[in-house]
Amino acid sequence: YALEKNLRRALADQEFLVYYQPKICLKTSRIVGAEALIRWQMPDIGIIAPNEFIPISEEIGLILPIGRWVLEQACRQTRLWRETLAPDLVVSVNISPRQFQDPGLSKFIQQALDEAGLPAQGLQLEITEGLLMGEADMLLPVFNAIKDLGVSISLDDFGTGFSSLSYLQRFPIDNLKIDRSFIRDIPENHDSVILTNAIIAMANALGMSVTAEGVEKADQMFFLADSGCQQMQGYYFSRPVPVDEFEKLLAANK
Ligand code: G
Ligand code: G
Ligand code: MN
Ligand code: NA
Repeated sequence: YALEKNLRRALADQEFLVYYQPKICLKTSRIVGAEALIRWQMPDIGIIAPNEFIPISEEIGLILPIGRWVLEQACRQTRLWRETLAPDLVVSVNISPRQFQDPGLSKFIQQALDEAGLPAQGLQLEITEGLLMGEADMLLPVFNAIKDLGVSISLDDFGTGFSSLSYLQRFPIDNLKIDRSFIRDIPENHDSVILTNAIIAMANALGMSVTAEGVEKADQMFFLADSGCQQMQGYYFSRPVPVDEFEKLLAANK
């Protein structure tokens, strides 16, 4: 309960921050995107990672205002970066299942884009596979409304959920983000190599692009560049960083 009270206060007192982690095009080695990742800057304590407060925020419904705040911040920041340093930058925002069940989601996204002056192509939503389990058909109109805005959808942590692959046909998904558990043991582990190649081949054949997450080593990057994967993200290039540091990465990228 103390944490809940603290979280509500943190939102009111603007203690949240958005960090950005670059996404790199494997063909050009340039920054083409960024994942927005929330942090909690607690006075006297320091930076708190989302795993420590996102799950409880989902439970108590506070993820709705927090999620809206992240969307607004990310849209404004991306509009600025597109105007100055990176005209084609795409920002990805994590959307939790609870937010996806909010009937006002697509309207709010349109509003955030309008207010920021960001074109819809500048925004991508990351949703996890788990969202598509169970009564997923109820979600199809939400997907379609988001797609109609021109915003793209990426399936996060792909390969770790237990849902059927048929949803790749039923839902308008633009990008698969291969979970870092597959990338971790590349290139040593033969099975990880086979699975990653198979995911990339399937996604590309279905018209989806692929982002590899958790890339930490040069060998992993070389493997991915040869495999038909479009983008990578991971500590090898950069950790998630605050706005001013991301700006330096963009400036060096020009
Ligand atoms: O940044 P880090 O690797 O610590 O993130 C840990 C987890 O928190 C990831 O699964 C990430 O998707 C999630 N997360 C980070 N920022 C947000 C956010 O703004 N909204 C939601 N729903 N999840 C987030
Ligand atoms: O679940 P999601 O993919 O949204 O999580 C993003 C999380 O992954 C962030 O917390 C980020 O800090 C973490 N992350 C990003 N790059 C790497 C990496 O190269 N290795 C590891 N172990 N974690 C990473
Ligand atoms: Mn993510
Ligand atoms: Na992920």
